[in-house]
Amino acid sequence: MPLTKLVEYLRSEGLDGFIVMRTENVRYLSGYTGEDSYLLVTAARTLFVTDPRYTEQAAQECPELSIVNWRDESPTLPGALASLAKKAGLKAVGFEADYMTFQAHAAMAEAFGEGARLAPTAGVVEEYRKIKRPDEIAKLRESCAIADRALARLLDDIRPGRTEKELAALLALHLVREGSDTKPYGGILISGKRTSLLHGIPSEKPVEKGDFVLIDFGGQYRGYLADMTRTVVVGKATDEQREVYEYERAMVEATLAAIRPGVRSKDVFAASTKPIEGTKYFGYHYTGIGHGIGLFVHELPFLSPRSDDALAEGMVMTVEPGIYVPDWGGVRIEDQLLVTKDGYDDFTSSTKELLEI
Ligand SMILES: [Mn+2]
Repeated sequence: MPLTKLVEYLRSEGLDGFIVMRTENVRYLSGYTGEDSYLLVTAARTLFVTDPRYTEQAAQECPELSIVNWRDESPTLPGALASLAKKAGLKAVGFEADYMTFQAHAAMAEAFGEGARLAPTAGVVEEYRKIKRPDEIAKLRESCAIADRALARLLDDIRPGRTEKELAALLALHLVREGSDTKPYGGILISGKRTSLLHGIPSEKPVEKGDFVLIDFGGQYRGYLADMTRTVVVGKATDEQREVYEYERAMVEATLAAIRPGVRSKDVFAASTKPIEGTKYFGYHYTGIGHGIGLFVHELPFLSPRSDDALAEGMVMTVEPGIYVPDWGGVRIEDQLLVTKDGYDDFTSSTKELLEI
């Protein structure tokens, strides 16, 4: 149980309480699927702190936790948290420094007064989330299967004249029809020269014959995210498009071949660029080539030359090197996988061959 781990962490750090604010961390620890709710964790019990919009949902989803409407405690959330901490007799309360605003912290510090110390922490629950439980792995696998099926449907919709936005909306519909939650994060669906924009957003531009179409998207299955990218050509690919595509494909294969427990993130990155070393495309790559994924789309570990993360069995992550030539276009292929004892299990099954549609 992750809550037990958190209580052990409190003991080891000399804390007697912990406020969880980050939405994904609240979900991970409690099973609650909504927003704007917080946990006050102590060794004795965990309070689920929310407002009247969510009390009924919280009681259904977290029957083992004590549900508190913070408005019963104070007109402000910081005031309510301080009041609850005081009632529990807490002396040192950890909080997620990345997820508390400067203003909220000032208000909390004032409300806590001399009674208790507020202790900033970073990445505590995120660290637990790095290694996925079997039930999380099953959801992530299903999420990726949904994404594969939605993409297959979308490929039939791509034709000259349809705009990027229209195709992005169709993709969202396909995802839901294939079983995705109704809250997928915004997808990237861009075409032509715009494909060199790493995180370009769908525009009014119609897809044209000869365009690359880059589709970076994912559904969400019971909260767990898929993230995949494919790049296709509308009509026949030019020699140059084919060349860039094949270099990119070689980069993805080289990255995948490096994935195994114990390997360092920076070494995976080094492997990813081997296929383009000495070619004119070296330098058109980007250094962030993958990331952990779960309840949040970009989480630990991060694959980049600057990362000190090492891979471990049970991590679920993406690999997504890419080649982006400004004012010409880009190609990205992204798969999502589970790091296994011997290597990896690829959850994404769409072909990596160049598709001309
Ligand atoms: Mn990604």
